[in-house]
Amino acid sequence: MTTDLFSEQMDSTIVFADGALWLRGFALPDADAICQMLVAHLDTHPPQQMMTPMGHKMSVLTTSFGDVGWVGTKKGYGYAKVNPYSQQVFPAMPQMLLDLARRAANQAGYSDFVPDTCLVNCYEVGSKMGLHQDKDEEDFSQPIVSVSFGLPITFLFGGLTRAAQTKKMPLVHGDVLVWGGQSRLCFHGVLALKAGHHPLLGSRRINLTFRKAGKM
Ligand code: MD3
Ligand code: FE
Repeated sequence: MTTDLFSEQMDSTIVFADGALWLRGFALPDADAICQMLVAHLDTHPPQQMMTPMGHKMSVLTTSFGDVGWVGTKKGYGYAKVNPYSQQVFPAMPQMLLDLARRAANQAGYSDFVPDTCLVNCYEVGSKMGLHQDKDEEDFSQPIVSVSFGLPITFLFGGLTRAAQTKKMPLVHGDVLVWGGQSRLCFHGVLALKAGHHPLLGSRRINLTFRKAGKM
């Protein structure tokens, strides 16, 4: 009985589009350990501003864990085994990240999600990401799991065309979103990060996105 009441209280899942679930606070129990690991990791594996296909530098700083990482250079963008900025393979996905992603996917009904990459996006004050679709993965029936840490940000969630109306969603530390079904190919982005201080990450926001790239 006690357990049931507890899980009901803890479960603040919002289904806000076909296949898209907002698991508010799902990552909070793991947040301290993960943020501590990320801060140390980023010190030795500095994230980079990737290039867009148009040849502009993104404002977000990016690195990856896993068998492949998402990279953008003058030569193009997509998943690669070697980080072109360090000439090294990407570090293996830490077990605590894999566990979190699998638990979240499972909660959303994807019981066999095995991500092969975790994209780490670091936002500083003013960093933003314009509306785009995630289409570099092989199998769109696989969901994407995204996890937010640090400062809050306004997320923009659109439709299947760039022109479709967007909804604004306030994402905060510990929020997890699972993008499957129709939502998997919806346009999305985030507004510029506003100044603030977060006890674990300072003036930053870090977003993790877990994907099955399925390449190589
Ligand atoms: C909706 N990242 O890395 S996370 C990205 O906050 C990206 O760093 C944003 O968009 C960020 O590609 C948004 C939420 C998210 C991630 C992937 C999605 C939303 C998505 C894929 C399909 C639809
Ligand atoms: Fe995206």
